[in-house]
Amino acid sequence: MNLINLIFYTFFIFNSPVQDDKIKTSEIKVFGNCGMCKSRIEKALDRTGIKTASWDSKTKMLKIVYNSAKVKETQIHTWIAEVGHDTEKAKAKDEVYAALPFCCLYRDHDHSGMKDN
Ligand SMILES: [Cu+2]
Repeated sequence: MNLINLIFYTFFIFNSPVQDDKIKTSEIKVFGNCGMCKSRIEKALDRTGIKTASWDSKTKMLKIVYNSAKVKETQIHTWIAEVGHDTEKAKAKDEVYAALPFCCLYRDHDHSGMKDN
């Protein structure tokens, strides 16, 4: 390591906010269909410790930025399942799923031709 690098890394280490290493970014597959699903999923994650949550109705991927000191990833799966959406790690209860609007019933209806709003 040359001197410039040493100075750079020293500067970097002493100037990094300590909590930054607790901020994590994850991508979770969440099953759903439409814009209503999107707002439902994102609203379910409007919580302390979650900085951003954004779900893509086409790719079914949810991108989340969260504080891992406050929120565990398994908890995120649980919150999503609680509002009726399955993930690869948590399944929504049948009665919660069945209460979703028709356009959101991703398990037993193919809505792939539906226009996203
Ligand atoms: Cu929907």
